[in-house]
Amino acid sequence: MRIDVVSIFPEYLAPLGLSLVGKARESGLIDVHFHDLRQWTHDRHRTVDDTPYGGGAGMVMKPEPWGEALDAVVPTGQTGEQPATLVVPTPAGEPFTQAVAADLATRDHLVFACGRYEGIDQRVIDDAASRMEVRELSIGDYVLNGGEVAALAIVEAVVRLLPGFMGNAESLTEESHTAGLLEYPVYTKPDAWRGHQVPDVLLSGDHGRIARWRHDQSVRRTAERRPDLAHPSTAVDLDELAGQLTLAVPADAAELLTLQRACWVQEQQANPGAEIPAHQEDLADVQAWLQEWTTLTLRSAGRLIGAARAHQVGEAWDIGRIMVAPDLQGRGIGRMLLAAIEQAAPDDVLEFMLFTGAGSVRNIRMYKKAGYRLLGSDPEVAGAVRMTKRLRR
Ligand code: JD8
Repeated sequence: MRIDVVSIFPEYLAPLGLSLVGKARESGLIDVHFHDLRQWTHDRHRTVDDTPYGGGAGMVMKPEPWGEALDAVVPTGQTGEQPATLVVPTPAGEPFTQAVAADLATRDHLVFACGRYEGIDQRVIDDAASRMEVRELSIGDYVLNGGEVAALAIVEAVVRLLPGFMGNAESLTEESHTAGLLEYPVYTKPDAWRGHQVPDVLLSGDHGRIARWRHDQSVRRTAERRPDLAHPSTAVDLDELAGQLTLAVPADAAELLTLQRACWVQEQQANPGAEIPAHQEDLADVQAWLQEWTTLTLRSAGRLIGAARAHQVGEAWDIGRIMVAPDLQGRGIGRMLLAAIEQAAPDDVLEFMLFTGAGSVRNIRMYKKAGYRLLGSDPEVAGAVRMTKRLRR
């Protein structure tokens, strides 16, 4: 990738000679050139600014030096090649995000126009847009004195995504803003420092628990610090959630219908051809069975994220519709709902029973872990299996 940066303070970009970006330049992965805008002025004072049309404070950067600079850095008639992309840092730009960085990392040639004063005459951008891609980008909702700092940040965020840049490319996938979640807290030796302990889970060697803990930390941080990135309901803490379990009320019917339709999509995919009762129902059906079944609902930040129902059939507690919002599955909420609906069983119940899709491997594994055993195909629901657990009364 070729990178050209035009500025009246080219020395501001010197940090791009350091560290990993510097090594990428030495290795030839990137070809970086800095240009002083004033070399395209022709008056004794090397003037690059003038007073704003329409009046107002400050000065505006003149179009002529910029026009000549971009003509030189992006010669016209470059055939075949991907046209250059002009990046103009400005507080009025589209937000620069990891997604934009990943997009710019696909370009062959990036040109940065670093403005100063009140900004660059708009006709420079309009003229450039006639022969190259132009991206006006902002690195954040605060005001800098010029575009150089933004160009530094954008170049680093883009170049580190280039194939062959990072030592361990796979770490890229885990990063903040790549998975839409903020980083989890990190620790290194010593395990005790100034009275602060490293969380035990990280010393456990149990990679499954460590991964779940880290994911929960990322979700919690994201919901607390960046609700714009993740709905607060995603910051689920099982201990806190247990207290959110309540008996369903008729007003829950609509959300229950929506949740059950969402949750049984993957069951249908796991059980092609199977009959999915939850998908055959409409709002009236849900309102009706809410009258007949004991139903627990689980909310997080007001959002219905889980539910389960059961009713007594003879000496059995027939459990069903254990549902967890698809984006929150895999965190133990299903296990918690199962335990809660079992807890709700009348004292004269001697057996728990339920059915699930024969192809719903994850569900069957969870039920077996909870002490259920497979009874065999369900006579009433095609493609389903019955599972049971006897209570030791
Ligand atoms: C380019 C001139 C200064 C801005 C009058 C202060 C980006 N996130 C960002 N904040 N600020 C910039 C930025 C500021 C710039 C220039 C980028 C060129 N200035 C101006 C308008 C108000 N002065 C930026 N990316």
